[in-house]
Amino acid sequence: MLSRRKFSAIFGLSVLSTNFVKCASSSSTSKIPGNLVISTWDNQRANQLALHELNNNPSYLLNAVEYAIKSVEADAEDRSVGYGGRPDREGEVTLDACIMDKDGNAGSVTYLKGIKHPISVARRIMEKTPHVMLSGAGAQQFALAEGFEIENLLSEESLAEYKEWLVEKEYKPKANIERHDTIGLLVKNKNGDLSGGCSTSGMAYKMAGRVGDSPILGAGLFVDNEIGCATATGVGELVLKTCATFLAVELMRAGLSPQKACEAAIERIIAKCKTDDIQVGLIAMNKEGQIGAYSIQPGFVYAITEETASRTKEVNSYFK
Ligand code: SD4
Repeated sequence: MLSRRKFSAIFGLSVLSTNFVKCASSSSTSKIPGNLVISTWDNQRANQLALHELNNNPSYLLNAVEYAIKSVEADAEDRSVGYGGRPDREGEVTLDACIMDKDGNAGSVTYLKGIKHPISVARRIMEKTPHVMLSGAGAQQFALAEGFEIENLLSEESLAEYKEWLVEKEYKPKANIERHDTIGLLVKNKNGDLSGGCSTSGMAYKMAGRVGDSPILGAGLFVDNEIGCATATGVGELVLKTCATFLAVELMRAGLSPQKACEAAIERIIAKCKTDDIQVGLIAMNKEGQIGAYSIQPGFVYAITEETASRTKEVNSYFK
């Protein structure tokens, strides 16, 4: 067991005083039985698909994750994921995704061009290769060998917007300026088993070759079936520099509730990255089905879908 002093030295956060004790005792009380899905942003439709899958087959957690995320990747109206996602500075749509299961297996794909469903490619990488992550041309080659097809992912709307952007060519990530809609989705079945996935086209007008947090385990997504899981959205550079979802899961391991863990991880990002005008949102869930969410800036929402109800909830933020 870690002594309290050693523990504080490792995690170095003010939340470790009274909150730690409070949460440690509260996290085992209010259990939510049954299948449960949460996801970043207003992704209730995707959640409902995932829940439907779980209800039919509670042990196939990855099917729930993959099918739900695929529906968002195919939706041209989501301008931060899959088909219709905003392109990079060169006008290319490049996709990042990852998936992680209850046994700690994981697959990830980065800088993937021309393939509509990076979440499925990530899952195939996990299931069919000895690797965790494939990138760029090699990832595309693997996807083609697996039967995926090359498609044009730049929708007319995204092309028109890109042409407007070319006039000024200004790039500065700002809070909510492009309404981040990356999907990070976490599922829990009746047994308390967890899995998750994350998929994005990344920051609009990013530099060619840029990879964000979404396909990186411990940044955009982390699942530890002993404890809980977490996923992130927003400006990925901040999440990468702080391993924010790994941190949130480790804080839950240390006894914090998912809510307190998200708050502490967001506070860590603010403290380490010295930011006050950029958006990052985190959501987390533990094995009991307790959930938490927190963001740096106002404007972040997330969707919660259980067997009896589905809703989208506004998230409290550090800055008001
Ligand atoms: C990234 N985290 O590539 C992603 C962006 C995002 O909705 O969340 N967009 O940095």
